[in-house]
Amino acid sequence: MTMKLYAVSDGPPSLAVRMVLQALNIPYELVNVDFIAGEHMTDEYAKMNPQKEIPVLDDDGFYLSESIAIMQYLCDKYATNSNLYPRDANKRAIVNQRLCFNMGFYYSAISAHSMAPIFFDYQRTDMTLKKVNNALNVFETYLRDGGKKYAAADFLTIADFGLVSATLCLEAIGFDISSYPLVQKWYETFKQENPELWEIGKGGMLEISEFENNPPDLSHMKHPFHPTRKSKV
Ligand SMILES: N[C@@H](CCC(=O)N[C@@H](CS)C(=O)NCC(=O)O)C(=O)O
Repeated sequence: MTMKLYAVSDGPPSLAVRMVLQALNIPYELVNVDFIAGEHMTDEYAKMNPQKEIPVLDDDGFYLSESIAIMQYLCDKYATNSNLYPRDANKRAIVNQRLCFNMGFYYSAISAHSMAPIFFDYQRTDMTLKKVNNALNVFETYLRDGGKKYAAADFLTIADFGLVSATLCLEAIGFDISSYPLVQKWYETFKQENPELWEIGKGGMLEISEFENNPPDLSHMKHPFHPTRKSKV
């Protein structure tokens, strides 16, 4: 059966997984989940992912959530020789480190400053801004100390997919990253050298940008984490 990916068209974790599928040439069916309509909040969806988050991979009845786990699974199962997720323990460890850094530190800071204000009506504050600058500064340090062309190696890895998908949120809200020249260089290199992968990222970036300029109507959003929502999860 064709693999299915439940994804949200402007969701960075979804975009990262789509980049892996594209890079590995894996045929799959893209199932678009409407986030604002809350299509992921149903009991049916929760059977695939109790966290009610997007993306979810359905590989012939094997359901997997968490974008990092999905990217690792796809490489482990379908591309054991691919450099995207190197087998050498040390190289792989750096890729894993960058993936964790992105999820726990970099994207989490960027998401709170860029996505949460658009999709949950949270405020952009001095603190969210400070955290973004801190995250960029750390990434700049990793790139400087690592001395590599890409985030974890001189070649593209799945770590770049997560980090690019996070960075594009900043581009979408017009955040200038030029004070972080190595981050900017890495981001531009990714775009120039991987146009077919950037095509995926660009689609999400433009959508977020559109929402940034024309905020979505959240009044009907039945989301437990929306700040105006009183009900319990
Ligand atoms: N750690 C998860 C995060 C996924 C995530 O945050 N997805 C967002 C969409 S971009 C989501 O589904 N949020 C659910 C919600 O806020 O209702 C992953 O990497 O897959």
